[in-house]
Amino acid sequence: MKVVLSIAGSDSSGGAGIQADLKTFEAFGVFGCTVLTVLTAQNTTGVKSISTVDASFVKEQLEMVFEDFEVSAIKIGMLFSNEIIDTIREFIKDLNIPIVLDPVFISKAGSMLLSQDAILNMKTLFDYATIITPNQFEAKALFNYEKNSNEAIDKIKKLKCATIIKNAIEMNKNQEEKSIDTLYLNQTITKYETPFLNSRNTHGTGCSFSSAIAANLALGKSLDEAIETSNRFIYNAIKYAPNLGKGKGPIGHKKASLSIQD
Ligand code: PXL
Repeated sequence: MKVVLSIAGSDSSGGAGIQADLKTFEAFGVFGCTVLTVLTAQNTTGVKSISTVDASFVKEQLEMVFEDFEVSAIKIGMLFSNEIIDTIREFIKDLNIPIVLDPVFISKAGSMLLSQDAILNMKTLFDYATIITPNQFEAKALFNYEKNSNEAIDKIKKLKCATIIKNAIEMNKNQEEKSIDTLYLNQTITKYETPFLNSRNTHGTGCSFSSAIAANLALGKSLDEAIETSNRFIYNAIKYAPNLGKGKGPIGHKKASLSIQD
């Protein structure tokens, strides 16, 4: 069985962060390990507080996982502080496995998940990633990205890693709303189109998408196949969400896992 590691934060409400990553790994039949960076006290309506894990303890967790397991891919999520980013950079810089980095800034409910002074530092991790997965807001904050902004696209094309910018909502020719993800890889641009689901149950979609890509890369899929499958998985997970909580509800990993088997 392939082992995939998530380096991320804990979400007490179980929909995002490490909890979403483990549910996603389970759905794809890979074994999930976790290195916790922060604990969040939150529910579907927002994050109340964040307690960071000591960087030295983050390092110890990494060492214990790697000492014992052959890890086939890593997903990196919420990092929060400079010290944690530095520790992770040191550890991943000589690894030769796929790394999916979700540049987490802000939760779906609007809470900041990265300290202000750590934004530039997080960018230094991009050199070691296979792919980064910013949403529209994160792409704007990182690259000043907007639709058809050539300057931003040039910056993105110069990165060593691939970039997929998620969830641009557009109308197609038949006047249907679509969610478009755009992949920048080497000099090529590929668009992935999924029907847009207008749902409140989107908590943890970003975390689950990046961990689904990591799981599929661990399984030996190409980046293109990994993205296609992950998109289908997230679409179904929103469609079959358990409809819990008063805010942005969690998605349905278990039911979505059945949809990826055909
Ligand atoms: O979706 C971003 C994210 C990442 N990590 C943790 C989170 C969230 C959003 O709520 O709670 C721990």
